[in-house]
Amino acid sequence: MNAPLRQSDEVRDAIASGAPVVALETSVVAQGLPPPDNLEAARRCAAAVRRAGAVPAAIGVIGGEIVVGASDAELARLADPARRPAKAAARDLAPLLAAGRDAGTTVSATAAIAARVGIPVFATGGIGGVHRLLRDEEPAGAADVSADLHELARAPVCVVSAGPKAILDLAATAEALETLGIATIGYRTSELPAFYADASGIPLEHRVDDAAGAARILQLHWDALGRREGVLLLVAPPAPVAQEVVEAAVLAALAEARERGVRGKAVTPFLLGAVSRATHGRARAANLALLERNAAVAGEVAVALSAARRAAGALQSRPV
Ligand code: PSU
Ligand code: MN
Repeated sequence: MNAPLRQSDEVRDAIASGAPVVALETSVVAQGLPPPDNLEAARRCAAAVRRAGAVPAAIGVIGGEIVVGASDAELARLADPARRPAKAAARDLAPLLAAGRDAGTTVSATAAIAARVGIPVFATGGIGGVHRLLRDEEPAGAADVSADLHELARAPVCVVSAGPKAILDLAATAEALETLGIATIGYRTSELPAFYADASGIPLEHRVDDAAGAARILQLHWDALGRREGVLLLVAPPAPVAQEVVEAAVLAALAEARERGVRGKAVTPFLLGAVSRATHGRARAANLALLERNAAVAGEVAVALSAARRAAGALQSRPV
């Protein structure tokens, strides 16, 4: 049985010929940002990927069908809160397809689909991770840990992001990434970026300074060593907000979330919205800028990886 999955002609042709493609998520459109920023961000990301010489492939669920290479009209449909699109993690895909729903795909769902159709590079804003506890708060059974982490451990995709979202416990998230075997590489940085902020105090052991360096690591990781885990490429946000400002806003947002009993999937969108309001739009501006920057870097990495794999293929098939 084939999954209900439709690829745009442009994306299908690019994948088939080994041309560079960048997957883009749509939970940021459907849940992460309010209109009109959400559609604007999607358009700016796609344009940044094209400027780098790669084909953008926005992934989402439209009317019970997975779309790889969503059109502007399909993105506008996901960007309309009145249509109540679902938030799809990887585990939600099958039930949402069966129900004929629309959904924005999170990092976990987008990485799973990108791996399935053969797109090795994917850009997002920030990844999910281990959520924080408030001071003196007892962990309620298992901690709230984003499905993004476990999916990245099994999807051979390079996710370009500005780090785990600042609403999270960054130290615990860094430990979880290590445990799960997800490689973390700084792109022109030796410190884990913290989404809105460029500093986290958590050092990164590995860094690259250009797209060719990133592509070389991807080739070694997947093609030479045969590893199947994802790789996180971490890019500092180009218009960061001061860490103290972010921290104060996050703590207030967390307290408000607890007070209102916000749970499950609603936690991340609630916290992002509250931080954006508390910083008077500074976090919002940082979010838009980092999304575009990550898409540009992902485009460059996709171009470099496509060229490096072509060269390696040509080398292998050369007669001795
Ligand atoms: N990056 C953003 N805004 C977002 C997200 C990422 O700039 O809204 C989304 C991603 O889709 C990510 C999701 O996978 O938030 C994580 O949600 P949760 O913590 O519920 O797993
Ligand atoms: Mn969660």
